[in-house]
Amino acid sequence: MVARLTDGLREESLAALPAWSYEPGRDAITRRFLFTDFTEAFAFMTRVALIAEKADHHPEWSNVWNRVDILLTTHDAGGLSTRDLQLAAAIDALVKA
Ligand code: HBI
Repeated sequence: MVARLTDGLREESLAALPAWSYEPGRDAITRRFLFTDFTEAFAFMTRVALIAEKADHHPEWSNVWNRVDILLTTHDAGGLSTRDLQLAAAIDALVKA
């Protein structure tokens, strides 16, 4: 059973994920991704889906044409956990320039 991050640990951990925004209302982190077109956006979503399935940790996300909005939180922990941090880092690695 993964535990929800304490406030201090969360702040410290999010400093390493500067592209993500903290959503206090959900105790979650979010990031917006913009791609050239739908095909690029969906290819990205496919890669994230495979990573998520392998991690058994899944995003809440939406896609509008070339835009993908991702929210990460851990339902089992009732908020942000290390699983979200790990998935966010893996997703960032997909789009690193
Ligand atoms: N994904 N974001 C998120 N949060 C969870 O608690 C979670 C998940 N994917 C699968 C999963 N839990 C399983 O371990 C079962 O708890 C459903």
